[in-house]
Amino acid sequence: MFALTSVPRVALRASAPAKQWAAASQSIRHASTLKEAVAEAIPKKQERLKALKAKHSNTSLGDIKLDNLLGGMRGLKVMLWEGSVLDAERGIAFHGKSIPDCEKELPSAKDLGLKGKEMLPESMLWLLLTGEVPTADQVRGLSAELASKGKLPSYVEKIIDSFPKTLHPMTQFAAATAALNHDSAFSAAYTKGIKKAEYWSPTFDDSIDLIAKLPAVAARIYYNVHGKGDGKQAIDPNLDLIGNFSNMLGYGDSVGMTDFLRLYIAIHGDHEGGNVSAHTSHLVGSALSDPFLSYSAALLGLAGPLHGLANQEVLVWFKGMQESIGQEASDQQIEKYLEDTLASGRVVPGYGHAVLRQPDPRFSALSRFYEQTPELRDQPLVKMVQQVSKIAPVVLGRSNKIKNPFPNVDAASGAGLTAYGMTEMNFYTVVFGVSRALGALPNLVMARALGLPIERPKSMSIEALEKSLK
Ligand code: FAM
Repeated sequence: MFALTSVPRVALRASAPAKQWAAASQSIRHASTLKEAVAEAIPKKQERLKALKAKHSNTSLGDIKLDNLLGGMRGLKVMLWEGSVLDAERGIAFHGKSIPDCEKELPSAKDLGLKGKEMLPESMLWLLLTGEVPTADQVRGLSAELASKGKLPSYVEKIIDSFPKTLHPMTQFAAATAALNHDSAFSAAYTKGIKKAEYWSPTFDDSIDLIAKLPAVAARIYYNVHGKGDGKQAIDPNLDLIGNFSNMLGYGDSVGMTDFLRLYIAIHGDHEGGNVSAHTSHLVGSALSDPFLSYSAALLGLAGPLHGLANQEVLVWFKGMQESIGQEASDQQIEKYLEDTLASGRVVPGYGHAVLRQPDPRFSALSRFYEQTPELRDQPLVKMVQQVSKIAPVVLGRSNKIKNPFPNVDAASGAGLTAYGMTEMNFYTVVFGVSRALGALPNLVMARALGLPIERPKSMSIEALEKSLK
C-alpha cells in the first residue's frame, strides 16, 4: 500500500531535474519581495501536484476504520498542507527543517543588526510560504513591508475600544480580526469576478496585511484590558514585526522579552494542518471566505482549553499548585498534586498530544532559552516548570489511557512571559494567535494557488453506520 510518508520530500525534489531545482532556488533567493518569491514557487508546486495526481489519484493512503470516525479522525491523511509535517517521534518540521535546523539557518535578529539573537518570525513566514531560507536582505524587506501595513484602521480601533474589559481577550481578538475583512482585497476581487487562477494573489495580499496588523490588534486589547503598553500601537519602520509588537505591549526595553517573543512566535507558527486552529482556517477558507474571516474562525478554535487556551490553563494550574504546596515544593509533593489532578477527573494542562509521542521540540526550544538566559533560569516558576516536566511524565505514564505523557509547548510558554512581567494569563493565547497566522495564512494562499476544492467530508449517523457495517 502506498503511504504518504514513504515519499520523502527529498525524493520528490530529486525527481525534478537538478538544474531546474537549482534555477528555481536561485531565483527565489533573488526575489526581492515575498510575493515575487511565492509567485515563482507556485508553478513548481502546481506541477508536482499535477504529477502526483496523474500517477496516484487512485492509490490508497490507508483504510478508514470506525475508530477513526469516532476518534476525531486521528491519523487520517485527508488534507494537503504544505508548510510543515508533524512526525509523532521527531516533532514538527517546517519544509523538512526541524526547530534546531531553523535556529541555525533562518535569519535572526542579530543577522539584521537588531538587538537580540533569536530567529525572526518573518524568516519563518518566508520559509513556510516558499520552502526556501530567505537572505537577511529579503527578511529586512519583509519586515519593512509588514511595518508599513501594521497600523489599524480607526474603525477597528473603535470596535476594540467598545468591547467590555471583561470580555475574554480571545473573543475580542477573533471579533476584531473578522472586522478587518471590511477592506479585504480577496473579497473585493471576488465580487469583481477575478479568475480562479488568480485567487492566490489577493489572498496573499490579505494574508500579509493581516499578519502585519495582528500585533496591533493584540496590543490594543492588552492595553484596554490590562492597562499595559504604549496605548497607541506606534510602529517604528526600522524594527522587525516583534520588535514593534514588544514596544506596543510595553516590553520594548527588555531585549530578553523581545527575543523570547521572537522565538515563541516563530515556533508556534505552524504545526501541520490537522490541529483545530489550522484545520479551521483551512475549512472556512475552502468556502472562499477571505483570510480575515478564515483566521478569525481559527482563533475561535485556538481559544479552546484543549488547544491554544492550554497555555493559560497551565498557569492557572501552576498557581493552584503553588498555593496548595508552595513554591519550593518537593518532588513527592508535586507527584501527589499531579495524582490528585488526575483523580479529580481534570486534565493536566500542557501534557499530552494528539499526534506527538515524544516531548515536544517546541517545549525543548523554550527550555533551552530558559537555561541559557540567566535572568530566567532561577525564576521560581521557570524552575517549577522544569521540575514538573521531569515528574509529570512518570505520573501520567502510569495511566494506561494517556498516549503521550510528555510536555507539549504550552507546559513551558507561560512561564517565560510571566517571568518577563506579562502576568496576565488570559492574554497568553492571544500571543499564540499572533503566531499561528504564520502557518495558517500561507496555507490559504497555497490552497488557492493549487485550486483545492471546498472541504466536504462524509458524515454518518449511528443508524447509517449500523446498516453499512452489518
Ligand atoms: N491529563 C489528563 N488526561 C489526559 C491528558 C492529560 N494531559 N492527556 C490525555 N489525557 C486523557 C484524555 O483526556 C483521554 O481521556 P478519555 O479517554 O477519558 O477521554 C485519554 O487520556 C486518551 O487521550 P489521548 O489519546 O492520549 O490524547 P487526545 O489525542 O485525545 O488528546 C490532548 C490530546 C492534547 C487534547 C490531551 O493530551 C490533553 O487534553 N492535554 C491537556 C491539554 C493540553 O495541554 N492541550 C494543548 C495541546 C497543545 F499542544 C496545543 O494544541 N497547543
